[in-house]
Amino acid sequence: MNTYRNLLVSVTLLFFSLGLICNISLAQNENEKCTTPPSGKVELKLELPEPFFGGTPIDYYSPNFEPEDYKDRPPYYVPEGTVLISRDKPVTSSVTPTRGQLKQIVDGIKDYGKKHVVELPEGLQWIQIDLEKEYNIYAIVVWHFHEGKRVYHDFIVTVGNDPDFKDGGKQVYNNDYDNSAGMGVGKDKEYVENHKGRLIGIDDGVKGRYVRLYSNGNNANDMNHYIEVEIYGKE
Ligand SMILES: [Ca+2]
Ligand SMILES: [Ca+2]
Repeated sequence: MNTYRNLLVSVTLLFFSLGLICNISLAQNENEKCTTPPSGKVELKLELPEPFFGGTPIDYYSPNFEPEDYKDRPPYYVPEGTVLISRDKPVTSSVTPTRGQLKQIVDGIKDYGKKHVVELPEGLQWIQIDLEKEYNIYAIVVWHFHEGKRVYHDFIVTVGNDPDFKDGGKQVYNNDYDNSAGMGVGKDKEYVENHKGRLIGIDDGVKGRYVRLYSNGNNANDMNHYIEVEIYGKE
């Protein structure tokens, strides 16, 4: 009986201490939430580049513009076994880049330095990553260009098994609020680029071999840029 009571006390103390630790860390960083991963999921860990400091405040507005958020991004959970599946995979595009090489989009270098930027000319353009087989995709992280405060327009991400996307694929992001790209009105936000990249979470996963990303210029000029794209998934 004593053993049982001791066990009960220990367990109670353990829960109490865990709560206390959680509360202390909350006090240190109010942005962090004391959350535990959903069953069978783990936090997606990303390697982030150095932030860019400086530049001029942004003078831009659109009906679906997301105010800048300086807080840490909340954790995003993916199924256990989810890994980076895009590194060094083949990349194609709608047009030849005017700066850099397409392979730099999946080389793991995320610094904002101009030698790391891949630039496509003005207009609606796309890049496409071939994962070389079908995966269940749970997250796509995109760094267009985070030197200064830029907002990219008609940012649309679609996933499919047809390299030509004749069926349009399955859209997982679309911030084209006025349907100028002709792929449907998007409900997602326009946002200011930063070193954290844009994390597109796909909670239930989406199946596909090809990931195509569109954009149509940014608030600073008409060009389209990519520093890095990372796709996370599992077979
Ligand atoms: Ca890169
Ligand atoms: Ca538009």
